[in-house]
Amino acid sequence: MKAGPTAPAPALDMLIIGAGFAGLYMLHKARQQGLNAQVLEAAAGVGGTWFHNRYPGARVDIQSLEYSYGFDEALQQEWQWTQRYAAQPELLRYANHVADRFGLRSGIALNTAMVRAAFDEATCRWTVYSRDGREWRTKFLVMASGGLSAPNTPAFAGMESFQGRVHHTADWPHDAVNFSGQRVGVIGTGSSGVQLIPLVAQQAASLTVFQRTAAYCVPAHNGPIDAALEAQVKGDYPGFRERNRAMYGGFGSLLPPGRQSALAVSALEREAAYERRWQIGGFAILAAFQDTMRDLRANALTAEFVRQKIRATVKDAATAERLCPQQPIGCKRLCVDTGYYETFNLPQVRLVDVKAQPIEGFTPKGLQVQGEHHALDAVILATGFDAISGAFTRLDIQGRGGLALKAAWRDGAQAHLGLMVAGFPNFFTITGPGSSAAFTNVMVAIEHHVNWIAQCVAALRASGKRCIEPTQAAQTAWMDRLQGFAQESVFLHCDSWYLGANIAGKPRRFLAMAGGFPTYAKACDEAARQGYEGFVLT
Ligand code: NA7
Repeated sequence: MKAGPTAPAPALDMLIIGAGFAGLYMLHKARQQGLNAQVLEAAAGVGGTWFHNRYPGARVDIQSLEYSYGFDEALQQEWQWTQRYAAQPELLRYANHVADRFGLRSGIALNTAMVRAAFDEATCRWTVYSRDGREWRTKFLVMASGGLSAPNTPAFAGMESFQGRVHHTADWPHDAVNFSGQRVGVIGTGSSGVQLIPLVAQQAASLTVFQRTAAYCVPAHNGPIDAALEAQVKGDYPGFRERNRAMYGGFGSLLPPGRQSALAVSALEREAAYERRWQIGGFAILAAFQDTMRDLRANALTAEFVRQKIRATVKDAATAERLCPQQPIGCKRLCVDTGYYETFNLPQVRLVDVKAQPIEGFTPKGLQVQGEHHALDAVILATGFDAISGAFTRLDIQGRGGLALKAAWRDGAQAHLGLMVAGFPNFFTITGPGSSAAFTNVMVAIEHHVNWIAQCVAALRASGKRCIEPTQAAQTAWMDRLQGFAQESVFLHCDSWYLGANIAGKPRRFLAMAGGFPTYAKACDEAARQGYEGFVLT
């Protein structure tokens, strides 16, 4: 649908990019504050991540009682999750329910991809352009475009010559894909690959997994939601949310983290603690001891426990060793799996290591690796995302003086408190670079960011000022602080998407705040309380 030339539209108070969980709540919050707000969404529906990632097995890796909105008591009481970890269709239903329940659809333009935004210094307004040539003017521009939304498709030689099908996990067809009788290849063994591999293996005639880095996987132990636990949580949902916000990752308050050092207890006690948390499943094992994520020696003990689990599960010793990760555990995001390692015991499943010798490329009939040709009917790219900053740098965003965001971020993305960027007034980021979102239950991060932004806009209006942006000095100090948090952890000891290391040519810079959600939120709230210290209001 193309609109013809029109007179400039009256300026909105707030334009929000993306109708995932962040954009939906931002719209609701903005309206509650009486702002004239609008959402642009590139896709044909709401839901963001859960709209696009429809691959078999796609599911959340934080329990649904925790990975959900807490801003509305009636919503959290009435919504009924069916499983401990909801699968993609249920999460998409939830996003649609929220859009309907709060009457949000009238403010969302679907199939509307923002491509460009330019800041006008004279009026302190943004003009935003969509791919189909429409434009909007707005006082505030909020990027709710997601931290894991720009799919990474490596430039494999000869890909266009491949005669079979290629699917990226983050751009999965809406109709079910049937792999029955097919020879399927999967490239990538992060969370997406680990979730889909067991299911595709059940269908395909043969499945070849091309692994560059082995991932640590912990069992989900998924199943129907525990009614007693649900009743307990719903008995005091606000209290539960509050306790979660006090946790490092914004979740996990049901199982307090261990307070001891892994190095201070006997081997027997350690094994018992790991085993207990292995049986609970999910991320719990990383919190068995207080130093797992901070001390490489403590970390190595947890890592070896998981490697022993892999060796005990995978029958072929050589395959088991190839599946054993060598980097510190948790340094790349842990994968929460259902039957991943067991899948490699199936006769039709083969693991090919592409670390030492990368994939040479596609041929019309398959993939060429280490001099061997793998004949394939379909290839699944589970190759992840240009994370945290990719959704921004793929757009043409021009701030003060025509400064391009891409140029400002040439040496790595920067944002003060993960919320605003120096040189880009009235421009907010949700779960963007510099926030703790990558290490936080993202629903908690989203609600925090949205509330902070709403409060900031209200404070600005109350002060009679029109424009707010962080100072370069405050932003630099925040990003330095970020590197400090990373240095105190194990996170700099592997090539992760937190570092941009998964994308060829991307500056290697740690983009996530690893100091924990409470510390992060305190820093943001403190800046606001001090009259937006570190920001300039004009
Ligand atoms: P991830 O976790 O980034 O995983 C991508 C995988 O693809 C990972 O194993 C990569 O290996 C692999 N990859 C990427 N490029 C290549 C090439 N060129 N050759 C071979 N293998 C490659 O993305 P996911 O979608 O699984 O998960 C993203 C997040 O979503 C996850 O962390 C959760 O938070 C939810 P590498 O490890 O880079 O060596």
